[in-house]
Amino acid sequence: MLIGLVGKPSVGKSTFFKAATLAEVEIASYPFTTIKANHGVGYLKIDCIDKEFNTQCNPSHGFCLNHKRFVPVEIMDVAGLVPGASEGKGLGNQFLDDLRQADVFIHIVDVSGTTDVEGKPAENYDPSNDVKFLEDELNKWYYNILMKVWRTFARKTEMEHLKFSEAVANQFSGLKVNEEQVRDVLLKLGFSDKPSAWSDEQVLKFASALRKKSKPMIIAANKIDTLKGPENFNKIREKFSDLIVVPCSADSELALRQAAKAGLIEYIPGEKGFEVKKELTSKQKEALEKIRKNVLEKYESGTGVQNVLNTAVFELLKYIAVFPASANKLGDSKGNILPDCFLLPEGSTALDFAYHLHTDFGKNFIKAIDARTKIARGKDYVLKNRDALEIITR
Ligand SMILES: Nc1nc2c(ncn2[C@@H]2O[C@H](COP(=O)(O)OP(=O)(O)OP(=O)(O)O)[C@@H](O)[C@H]2O)c(=O)[nH]1
Ligand SMILES: [Mg+2]
Repeated sequence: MLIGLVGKPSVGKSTFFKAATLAEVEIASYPFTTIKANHGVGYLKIDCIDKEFNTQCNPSHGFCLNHKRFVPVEIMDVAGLVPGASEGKGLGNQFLDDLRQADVFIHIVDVSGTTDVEGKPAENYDPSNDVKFLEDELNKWYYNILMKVWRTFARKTEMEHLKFSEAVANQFSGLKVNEEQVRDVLLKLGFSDKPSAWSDEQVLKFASALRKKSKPMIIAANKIDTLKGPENFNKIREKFSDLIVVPCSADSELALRQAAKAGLIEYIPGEKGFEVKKELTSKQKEALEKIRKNVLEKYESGTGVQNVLNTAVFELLKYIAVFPASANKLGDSKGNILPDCFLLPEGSTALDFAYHLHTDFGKNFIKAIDARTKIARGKDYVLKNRDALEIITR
């Protein structure tokens, strides 16, 4: 699972990335601060199941605070994209390639209205422009990849009677496109089954739909803490009612996470408050209280950073979190309680889970046992979010 942060320059991609991962990356108010992509580990927050078993877990990856389990997920921060990026403008084409492996995009939009379309300082810029141009660039990026081979490719699949969806999925495998996604898109578009006869416009529609399907996008309305932030956020939310738009202040989240790391406060990512733990200087106090009043208490999901990550994975991608656990023994051989928690796509079965744990578990699967109820489940049992299952093998 890889989350890609995208957006024009200077919107706060690296700030969001640093807030989520606490990795050391460069942040600055001039465009193209980031050139080489940053990879790091952030966390998804779920209600841990340890409380139901009256215990405290010891995750081998991630952590658990007040029975909120933080499950690791890979995040990537890339160079800013400007209009024309798919044709090589700005830092251009090769930087789009950094995004190939992403499963989902978080589009960071600067709602302060103080950066123009290229990320340069501006006044009263309308950030709702950015939503459209970025989608267009991403769609054109897919289109260009497809167009390079289209005519020969379409003819070849027809002549050799290859399965079109399979052939497209193969062509796009580097972009993590699978056959099912291609089939879904074809079904929805209802174009003729002779792709060589498609117009360029049809190919663009096809590429766009495929992009949307294989790399869905959520909007983080960042810099909500600024003067024009709330107004511009509302505008975007109204204008793009089909998109999920979350108000966000990456800068505030970063300040809170850093203060928590330094032991100054206790702050659980995604919560609407924090507790002061050490004597603060008046400057620190002022800065943190301002965040409390203007961001945490004002917005339903606090700074929004945790909400954006969770929504991207659990709502947009519809993934679920599943724990390997047995009713009698919640620990591993080293005595760690509920050490693992895995993210799986919606619709995954008990057998998929077994294979995910180990090929041998999949091959020798007999049944799964629900650790809560001790009910036995067959291989076709469809997993639910926060399921705890033991796999019994031959
Ligand atoms: N007010 C406010 N400023 C922010 C917020 N997030 C980021 N910034 C500021 O926005 C500027 C750009 O931040 P970066 O994180 O470097 O932006 P970027 O999108 O990575 O930019 P490039 O790497 O150039 O594409 C910096 O001055 C940040 O401090 C926020 O939530 N609120
Ligand atoms: Mg950056």
